[in-house]
Amino acid sequence: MSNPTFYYFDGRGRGEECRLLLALAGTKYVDTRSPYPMEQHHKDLATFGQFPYYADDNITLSESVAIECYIADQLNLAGSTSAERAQILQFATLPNDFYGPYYIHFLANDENGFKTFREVIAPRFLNKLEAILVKNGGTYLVGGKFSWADVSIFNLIDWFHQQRVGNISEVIKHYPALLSFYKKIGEIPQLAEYLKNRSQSEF
Ligand SMILES: N[C@@H](CCC(=O)N[C@@H](CS)C(=O)NCC(=O)O)C(=O)O
Repeated sequence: MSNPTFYYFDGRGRGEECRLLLALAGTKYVDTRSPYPMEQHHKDLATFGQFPYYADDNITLSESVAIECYIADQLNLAGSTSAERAQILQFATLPNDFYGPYYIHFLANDENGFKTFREVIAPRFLNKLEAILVKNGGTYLVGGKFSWADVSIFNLIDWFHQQRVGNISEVIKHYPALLSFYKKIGEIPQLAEYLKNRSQSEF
């Protein structure tokens, strides 16, 4: 991971988990925060014409989960057996099952859609996540040790807290194990330092 540059917009969105992993790595990187809509030279640069996009001396990458996987793997946080890697990946991909329906309602400004999100869609997954955490002792999601899975679910809970639209921060209040997990992961020194200095953003 030499000379990394990370490209996203001036917000958290699909880029923030990569930034959290880069903070854990402690590597200096260029945090390019591009204006929205995306400029043509960035569309031309990024593998699939969208952000996030990552480049270092060895690799160029698009797709948020692929970038996260690459950084997590450098940190030995992506699992050490096939089973662990697959289990971690299920937590790394789960947030998209929240973001997909939420942003459909966001773009349509659909209050009924948000209600369904709060009352049906989010609890469906959060109830399961809460139970998994309790079963695993409350601290880590996979293999009894800190992994990319924990960063992914930390970032998901953070997203619930951050969203202004749709009143979804209400939902997460009903999950004490997830909230306690969120607090503990956020106290990891490199993350705590990053979070303390993080700027506020619209999304
Ligand atoms: N599956 C992709 C989705 C990336 C994506 O939708 N990027 C949006 C911002 S969140 C984008 O770059 N949009 C720019 C555009 O549409 O011009 C990922 O997870 O990286």
